[in-house]
Amino acid sequence: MRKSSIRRTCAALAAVTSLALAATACGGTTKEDVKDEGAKAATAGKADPNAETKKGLTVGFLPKQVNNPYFTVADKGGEKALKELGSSYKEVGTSSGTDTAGQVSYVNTLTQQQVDAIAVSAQDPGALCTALKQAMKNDIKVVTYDSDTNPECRNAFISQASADDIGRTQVQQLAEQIGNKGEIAILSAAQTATNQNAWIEIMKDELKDPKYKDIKLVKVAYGDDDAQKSFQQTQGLLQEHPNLKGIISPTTVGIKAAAQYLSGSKYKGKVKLTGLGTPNDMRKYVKNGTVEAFELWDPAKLGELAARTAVALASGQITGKEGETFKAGAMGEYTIGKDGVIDLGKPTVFTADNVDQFDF
Ligand code: RAM
Repeated sequence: MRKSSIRRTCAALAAVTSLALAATACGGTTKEDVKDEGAKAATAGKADPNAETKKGLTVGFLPKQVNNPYFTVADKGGEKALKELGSSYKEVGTSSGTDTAGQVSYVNTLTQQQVDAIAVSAQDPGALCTALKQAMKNDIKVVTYDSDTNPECRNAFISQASADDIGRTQVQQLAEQIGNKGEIAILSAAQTATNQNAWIEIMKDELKDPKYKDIKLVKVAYGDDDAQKSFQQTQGLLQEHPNLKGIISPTTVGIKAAAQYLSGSKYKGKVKLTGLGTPNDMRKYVKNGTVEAFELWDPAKLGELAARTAVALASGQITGKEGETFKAGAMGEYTIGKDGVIDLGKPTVFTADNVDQFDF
């Protein structure tokens, strides 16, 4: 059994049995214990930025949805980074973006398997809390990436960009395309998704600016990150609101499905569409005139940063407190912000001019 696993088993043992018995079963000092100084400091609430980066760890990735191309790219980034760091990667998850019970049971399984860290994208902010707290009690470090849970239910959140940057720019792009006038709608993912809901709140706030006084948000529809449902929701939006001038879809599954619908309809090029998409999904719709501009960050970098943060936490280099810094390999140094949030950077805007320069 790996030392870190022993430590967790001992913690679990101490929780269910008398402390003396656990101490006897787990006693003794080894070289590994000395190396573990950093991790111990972290458990005690102190980070040791000079602690050695541990090898041989296992980090379990639990995306919002497996077989969503966005998460395939993100998690591959995590896998690559873990390989470089001498640790192991595993991925588990549900194929539906609205299976919160499934996500909870995967967290419990990873805890039972005594992984060293979990990187999870939450389908629902609160639903995973109890399970994640249980994992942390068992000395498993928890990092959320892409979509957060509540701050007390994880050690750190790797945010793709600030919610402000993502939410406001999408409104600005669409407003420009429709000449600051007309009805607009949002096609989101799951109704509970922490990330999309945070961005939608910012979009609504941006729309309060008097310069958008002639723009009316008529509906927020939910396609659940399901291609067929998102396609049908787009069709429904146009039927219900024949004067619709534009749609924002802040989900890679949603924007692709909406583009597919618009591109085969009389609305192509007339009803504007923007949001968050991958260049590979959206290239053909930019080229055929359905979409002028959309944005995203590099999902592989998001997954890589999640993996590197998980390893830094498990190595005791950081604890997740505001102001702590750590080195994320070639990605450079990152500083932990308020509430344990680490921002990856700024999103990139893709148009016909640059879309061919990206391959993800
Ligand atoms: C979808 C998911 C994910 C989101 C991206 C933009 O793949 O909803 O959570 O970050 O879109």
